[in-house]
Amino acid sequence: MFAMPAQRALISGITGQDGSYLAEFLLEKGYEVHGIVRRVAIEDPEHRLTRLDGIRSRIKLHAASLESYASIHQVVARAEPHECYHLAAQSFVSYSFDDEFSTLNANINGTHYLLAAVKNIVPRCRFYFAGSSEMFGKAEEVPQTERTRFHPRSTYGISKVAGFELTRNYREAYGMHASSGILFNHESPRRGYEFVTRKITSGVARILAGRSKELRLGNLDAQRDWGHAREYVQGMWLMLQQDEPDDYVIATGETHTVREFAEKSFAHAGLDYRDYVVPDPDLFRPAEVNMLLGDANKAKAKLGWSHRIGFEALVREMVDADCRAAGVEPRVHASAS
Ligand code: NDP
Ligand code: GDR
Repeated sequence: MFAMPAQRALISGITGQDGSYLAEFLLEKGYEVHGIVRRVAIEDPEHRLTRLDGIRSRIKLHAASLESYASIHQVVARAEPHECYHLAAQSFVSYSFDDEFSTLNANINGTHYLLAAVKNIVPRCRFYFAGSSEMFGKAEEVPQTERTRFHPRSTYGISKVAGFELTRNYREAYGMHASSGILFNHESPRRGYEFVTRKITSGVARILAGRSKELRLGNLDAQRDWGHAREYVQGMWLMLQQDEPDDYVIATGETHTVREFAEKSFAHAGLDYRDYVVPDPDLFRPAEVNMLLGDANKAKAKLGWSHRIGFEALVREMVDADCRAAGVEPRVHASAS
């Protein structure tokens, strides 16, 4: 009896929130997992590879730059993947207003280079592009579906529309199995500290630990459809298991304000957010996306995907994790108040 050779997956952005969950998920499925990382990450693993701590010895990391076609080409040629998940991006919307040019360069060219390398070296490899609800931006309809027109409000959103169109064009022009997920916000204890959910939950932990007295936030009225990253990466994988490539919305179908996220997070720790949250006009964006709400019915019907972790469970998991890391116990405070 011969064992089936393992399927090989290549993940760009493997050091990020989604990359780390996806790598774990694919390892569990028996994949050989390869990841693209920046050279500095390999040179400074204690700081830059922390999300991969539990699986470092089981994955193969390749240094490459999203700005260099030659380096991307070399990695694809080495890994020869059956599936490629392109997650690497300058992903912080707010920063894209400060540095429009590098956001557009990294996100558009990086996607183009990886698509071109896959087409040239392993044309039968299945390709996933990390599209975003930010493509809807000033959305024309509620909820947003795969048919809702795009109206991005930042260079980040524009870069994702360009990546989405490049992916569709490679599918149509070269017959590649290339799909885009239109993922709405998804969070976890591994979320970057700059995003509002993690900023709030880590802020709660710092306040409980006595290391901070306030939390400065921008637009508290913005509404987002927040799910859990661990579940969303399963949607990516399911897209690549379909006979035909296609584009899918992945969302919970529930929307909440930033204020509600703050209220629930502080309340879980026994605190009233109004005593700590300080509105800061400097944190407002030049152009805001006021409201996002996704309709994931296509993913449910065709992929069998739907979310299970709800808003309150997500908030609790994130607050608990940040409190544990800060050495404080939220429930003690909650019951004492
Ligand atoms: P993260 O910000 O956590 O991770 C981004 C990854 O991209 C990191 O591995 C980072 O590497 C890498 N990266 C960024 N810039 C470069 C660059 N110039 N060269 C090489 N690598 C780079 O993002 P998420 O995991 O949350 O998101 C994954 C993808 O999904 C992104 O494309 C994001 O835009 C998209 N997305 C995310 C959503 C969400 O709610 N999380 C929703 C919809 C789409 P390093 O660690 O070295 O910085
Ligand atoms: P977003 O996430 O822009 O939706 O992009 P973020 O958490 O940064 O902002 C969500 C909303 O919260 C408001 N907000 C603040 N945001 C931050 N970061 N910091 C604050 O202090 C603050 N106060 C209020 C924002 O104005 C916004 O309305 C995320 C990223 O993961 C993208 O890569 C991804 O494509 C989209 O989600 C879907």
